[in-house]
Amino acid sequence: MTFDIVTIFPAMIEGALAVGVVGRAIERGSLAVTVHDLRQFTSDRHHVVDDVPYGGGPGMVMKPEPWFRALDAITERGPERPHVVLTSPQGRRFTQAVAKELSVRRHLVMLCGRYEGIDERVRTRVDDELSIGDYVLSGGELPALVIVDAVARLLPGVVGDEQSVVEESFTRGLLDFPHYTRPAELSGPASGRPDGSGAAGGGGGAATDATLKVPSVLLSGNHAAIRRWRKRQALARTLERRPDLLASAVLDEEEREILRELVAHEGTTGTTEA
Ligand code: 9D3
Repeated sequence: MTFDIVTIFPAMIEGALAVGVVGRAIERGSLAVTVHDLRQFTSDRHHVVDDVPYGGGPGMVMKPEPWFRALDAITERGPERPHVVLTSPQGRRFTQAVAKELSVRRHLVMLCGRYEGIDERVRTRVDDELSIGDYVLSGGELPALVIVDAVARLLPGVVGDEQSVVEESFTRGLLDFPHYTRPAELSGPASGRPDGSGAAGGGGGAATDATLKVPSVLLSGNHAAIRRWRKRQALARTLERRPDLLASAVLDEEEREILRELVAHEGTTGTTEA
């Protein structure tokens, strides 16, 4: 898969893509990313990319011509018309389902806006407009990185363990269960909190113990019990923190039964503690 990213801050993109799962995918050739400096597609001596808004008002608007030239240059290089994505606060929400949609494309072009926005006429060349959430960022570079990262990990061979991609929480529609590694006991309280309580609630921790212990079921070697405990933890956390996810989660019979128990318990105690 090929990405072309157009931005006035190439350095912001390049550093982030050089490391981790995405960096390795690029090294191995599963992924190709070219970052284009929008200023290289200007024709004036000062490489100006913004101008005052018609109709007046505060802030600046990104001039259209550099975007058209950049898109022409990128499009001319390949045989097929690429899928052009504009990152913008007005876009549809980027989700795991959208990442999956984009992951079947051969060639994606990401346009990163800055200032108050981009001249509306650039949208005549845009296939998809995406926002990563309802908060105000200073530009489209971080959203573009978010999108590249989420899409890249869906490409075959990019994430080492295929199974971990399949079982990932948002693929199944549940939050993850708690994870532990050695040692089995930590001398506590390690939270740094005056009362020694653990971090956010919703399952897992022995909050008031002086020692922080890994749940004994995980040390039991009873794989059926471990699987069931993890399902219960994932369901309890989802019910507690993101009940909205349960409406579209894909649950097996055992999970539906555990969820019924949790909901019944929640109804009688007012908690979702597993
Ligand atoms: C004053 C109105 N604002 C629009 C909601 C102005 C504005 C805010 C932020 C204009 C551009 C930006 C820059 N943000 C993005 O380009 C952006 C973004 C974001 O801010 N949040 C979540 N997703 C995205 S995708 C691109």
